[in-house]
Amino acid sequence: MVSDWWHKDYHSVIDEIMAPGFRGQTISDNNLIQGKMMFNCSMVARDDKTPCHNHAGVAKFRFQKGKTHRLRFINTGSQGTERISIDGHTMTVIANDLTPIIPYDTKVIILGTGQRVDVVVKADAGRLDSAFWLRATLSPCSVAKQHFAQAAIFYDDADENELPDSKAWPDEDPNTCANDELYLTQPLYPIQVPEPSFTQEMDIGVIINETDHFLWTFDGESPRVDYNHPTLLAAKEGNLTCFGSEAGIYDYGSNSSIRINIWNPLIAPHPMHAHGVEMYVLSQGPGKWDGSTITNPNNPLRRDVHMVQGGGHLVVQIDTWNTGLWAFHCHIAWHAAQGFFTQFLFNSHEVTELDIPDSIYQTCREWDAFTSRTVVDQIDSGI
Ligand SMILES: [Cu+2]
Repeated sequence: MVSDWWHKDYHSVIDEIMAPGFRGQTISDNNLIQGKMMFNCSMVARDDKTPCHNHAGVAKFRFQKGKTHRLRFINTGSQGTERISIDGHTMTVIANDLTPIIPYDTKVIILGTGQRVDVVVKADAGRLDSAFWLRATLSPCSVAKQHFAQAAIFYDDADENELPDSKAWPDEDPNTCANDELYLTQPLYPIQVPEPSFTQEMDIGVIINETDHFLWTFDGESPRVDYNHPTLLAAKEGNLTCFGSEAGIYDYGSNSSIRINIWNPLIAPHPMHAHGVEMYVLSQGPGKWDGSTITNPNNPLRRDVHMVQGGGHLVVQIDTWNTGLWAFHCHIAWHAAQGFFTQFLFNSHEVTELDIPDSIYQTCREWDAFTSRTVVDQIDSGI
């Protein structure tokens, strides 16, 4: 697990960013591998009462010399894009978001929030008593107080009490937070992208609303959910007309495959995440999409989180086989809180036939009863 880290708890950060007049960004305090990283206590903010210990320690892993090891990385952070490497070792990428891919070698993995990558790496870079740093670095396109995380990898006979002194690979970070070039990443099991039955244009934007709140918009809306009015249950009753555009629902009827052209005219990059489905990733890069170029159309990358860079585009496509209502959103926690999400409804005529477990209805009844006695302070979009 690699993760940016805030000393404040989640709700305190949300309180900060959802305050009227807030215009900035929330800045992480540290960067962690497997939940650990040192922190220089002289950097603790004056109003930060978190107990702080210098030399808190790093995560430690053991490699057997000569053996090939599989590492499964996940970016469990809230905001930052990580660049991951192991000193002296080349990694072979074998899966993106659980989709096996044709293996390729790299020295640096780029991992946006919520993304997962599987690699294999051979322990052949030193002696039986060698030790190396595993590094995760928050790219400068992600604001952070402390960008660097390190964990120690010890070969068989290495002394765990002595930290590695290995040197990092030279890393020329283009500072775009973009994922690897799409021509590098082809699934092991090929699927040709079908002709879309519908193409959706989705522009990213920001607004300051009437209450002086900074919000993200997606296709011109900044949706929020109503905790007492779940959209899936409404869709099952065939009654979505009661929701206004602020619910961000896109009813694609019986369309079989939706192409989504995301244009990001602003400087911030975003990890775009689809629930319930995988996305064909057809095109990414600076500027607007030319409307036709697809990378590997006979076998495009498929995954469920992919970065759109600042001033750039991301074109994805979703086959709608998984009937239901699925969130499609930015995976940066604060951006989702500020309204950067939509809900895709696939096969609405079949949703009415969905079998929704009694336990879900029971939860809704209990929630309704609770909220009839208690005013819930919904301080953000609610997702
Ligand atoms: Cu975002």
